[in-house]
Amino acid sequence: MSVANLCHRLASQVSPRTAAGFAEVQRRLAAPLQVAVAGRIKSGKSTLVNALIGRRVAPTDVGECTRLVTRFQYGTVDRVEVVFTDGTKQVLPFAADGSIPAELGVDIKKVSHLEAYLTNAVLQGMTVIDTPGLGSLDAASVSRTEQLLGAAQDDTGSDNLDDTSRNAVAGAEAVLYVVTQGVRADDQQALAAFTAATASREAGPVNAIAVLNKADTIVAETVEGSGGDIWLAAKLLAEKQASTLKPRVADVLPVIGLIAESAESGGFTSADADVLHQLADLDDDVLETMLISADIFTSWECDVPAGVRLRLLEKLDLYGVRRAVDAIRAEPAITAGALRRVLLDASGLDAVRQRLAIVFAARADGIKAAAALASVTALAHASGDPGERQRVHDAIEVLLAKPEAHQLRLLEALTLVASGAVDMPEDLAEEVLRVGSNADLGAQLGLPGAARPELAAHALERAGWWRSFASFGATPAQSRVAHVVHRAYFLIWQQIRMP
Ligand SMILES: Nc1nc2c(ncn2[C@@H]2O[C@H](COP(=O)(O)OP(=O)(O)OP(=O)(O)O)[C@@H](O)[C@H]2O)c(=O)[nH]1
Ligand SMILES: [Mg+2]
Repeated sequence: MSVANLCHRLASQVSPRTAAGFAEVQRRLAAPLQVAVAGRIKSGKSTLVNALIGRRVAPTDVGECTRLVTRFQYGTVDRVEVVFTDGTKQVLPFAADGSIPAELGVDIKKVSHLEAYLTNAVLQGMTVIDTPGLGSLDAASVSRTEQLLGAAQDDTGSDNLDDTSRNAVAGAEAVLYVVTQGVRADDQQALAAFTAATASREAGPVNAIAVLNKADTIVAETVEGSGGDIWLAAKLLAEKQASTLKPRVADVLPVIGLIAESAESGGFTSADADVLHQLADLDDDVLETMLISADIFTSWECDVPAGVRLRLLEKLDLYGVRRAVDAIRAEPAITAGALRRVLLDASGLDAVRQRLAIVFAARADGIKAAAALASVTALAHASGDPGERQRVHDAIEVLLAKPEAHQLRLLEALTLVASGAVDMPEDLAEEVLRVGSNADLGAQLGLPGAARPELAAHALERAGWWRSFASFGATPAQSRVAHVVHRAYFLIWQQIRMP
């Protein structure tokens, strides 16, 4: 890739310190995309991490581990290491259930972070970083996470990096932000968490998506237009949050992390299915009463032992139990496997995965390259040598001017518009974001499902419009963006016309 070439070529023209930073940037370019899962305390981050990896490995709920950053990356053997602040490491045994132990048995104050190497295939495509919840906006907690994320990279080649350089390359390249109903979408804390999670690198629709987690706990009656349907209520709320969080994130998707985790990580067993069949046989009045609250569900007189009911609740909560019972009543012969599938569908996890694939995986190279360029720039700045800074700056300009760097320029333009650094009328800003943040032609053009000739005509029309906007009526900053958008439309037009 061209940014890697740039690092390689410049290495001999910069100080050894900067060169070491460049080597680290090159190493990161070759590794899977680093996605941080961020959000407030107890928003369900670790639960969602487990669901995505497909294994109950991150400790949830209690324990000192929830206060630490853990990186889940691909490895050929399952292994967890504690990395101490002095750089030393210690291998940790997994707990009996295959998860990372909630208590580490080491001095937590000396721990930098955890590295988990797992054989799960999902991790070949991305490295998932579980972060401690941000409970407040106070600078100390934000900077702590920032520091932790900064340190959260593996060691190879980075030993000769000083702190400034390390910070310049550190941080996640993309963010999956977890919100719940309780969090107001315009909450400044929410936005601060984005910045902290990416080590101050700008997050935008290119590299950030959000989920509205714990959708099952939403009280549907409080959401206008839901008609009492919990999932519809969750979708409406998510849309509302998306319009407030825009343009920080590409999307806000409702999800039920708990059900997703149980369905995907082997937590939901055929014994659970048997219990659900038993519950489905209960009188409707009885079951309705039990499903009013968790307390009633576990304490009501019933043949299923209370302890068994409690465990079921821990895996599915009331909403999951209801969905499963409904499915059994509709199809009494349903197998445990099919029931698991029903629950997985109800959790909304598939949509999150698809969105991750569209927003992150499809653009991983672009996102990584943009992050790498930001790191390279920061490294050159940190060097304090004006000559070096200029050489790096010039090299980047040359690289960006090449036709094949269009994708990078588009990502840059998108970030400028999304972050408000370049001011655009709202409809135009939206158009830029649409062209830049979608992977599918119809969606990019705002004409989903349209036929090719219509798409081609539209792309050509918009290409022309943006070119004249670039020349007339735009400020210099807008004009730069407009040229990039023009070219994006032109390339889309070419692509549509190709047989
Ligand atoms: N009902 C319901 N509970 C959930 C859901 N997702 C997570 N939980 C529960 O919420 C609690 C907190 O979940 P965690 O995954 O530990 O949350 P976290 O954000 O990692 O918490 P910290 O790391 O401590 O900040 C656990 O008891 C989970 O079982 C969900 O979708 N629905
Ligand atoms: Mg956690």
